[in-house]
Amino acid sequence: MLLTPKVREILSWYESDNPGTKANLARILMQGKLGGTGRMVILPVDQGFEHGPARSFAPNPAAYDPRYHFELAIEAGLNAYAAPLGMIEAGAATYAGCIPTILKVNSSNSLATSKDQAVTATVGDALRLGCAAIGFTIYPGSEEQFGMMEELREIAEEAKAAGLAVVVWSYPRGPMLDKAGETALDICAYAAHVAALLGAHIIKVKPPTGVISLAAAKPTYDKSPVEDDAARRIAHIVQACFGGRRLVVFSGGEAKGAEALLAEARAIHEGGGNGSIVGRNAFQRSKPDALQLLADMIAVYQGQAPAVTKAAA
Ligand code: FBP
Repeated sequence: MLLTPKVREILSWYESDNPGTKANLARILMQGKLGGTGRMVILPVDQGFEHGPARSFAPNPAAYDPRYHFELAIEAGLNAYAAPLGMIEAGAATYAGCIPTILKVNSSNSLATSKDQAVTATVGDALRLGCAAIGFTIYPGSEEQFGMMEELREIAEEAKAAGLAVVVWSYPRGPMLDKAGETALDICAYAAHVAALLGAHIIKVKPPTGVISLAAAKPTYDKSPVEDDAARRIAHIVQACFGGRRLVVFSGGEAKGAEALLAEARAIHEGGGNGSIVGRNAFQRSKPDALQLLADMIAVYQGQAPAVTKAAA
């Protein structure tokens, strides 16, 4: 397989990485319907840990079976599938080589009172399971943030030495941040930049709102405002990812209408983001609806967006 010039260019941004890590990034970037474009759509299914099984899978009971998610990601022509250890193990042999996998190596749950995650898998697991990358969540702003960053430093070093890529979920939360603060523009940009500084190859953040949360940042944003338009906000997050020299993808959030998701994808596309990482909005729909929605999102990233989605809202 020849890499496209776009993927070659992206790989050139990762100047310190060994051929194994670059090959694994290329596996993700060359896979599926968006293969070679520098854009990605990824399916993340760690919500069983994060929110519990019924909240995650009751809307579409077929999704209780881990094999469902491999098949959804493969049939939709996505770039990768991300999940915790048990989910990847449950389909590892059947789907080996069918789609790049990202092993989520830390996890939280809705019974926890602290804003922290446990390390629930290892680099050795990722290698044994043939994964292309590890995935790791940090909560910038939480009381546990420095411990999480130190865990990431250690596991990312090990992953990179073993030739794996590192995907960082950077989700601000903690005592300084109310709900609006968690997705504020300045805070999302800060969280994305922190992930880049920690050595992430792919950064995952929530799409930002127009709110500016940190008092110390307000004068700067007053002086250099970011136009309050979804695509301009995405472009600002891209800037925070080393001026666009790190891949950044945006999460889907709670179940919502197809038109809202497509509007987000259009803003990500226009703002220069690298794509979407959409869980609940994919697997909580029936499979035909999910496939239609994902096809419409992919069309947006291919620059041939249908004006109105065919997917059920
Ligand atoms: P969704 O598309 O379902 O939002 O998935 C993205 C994700 O990052 C998941 O990987 C994770 O389980 C979830 O969001 C966490 O969401 P939150 O922190 O808002 O509960």
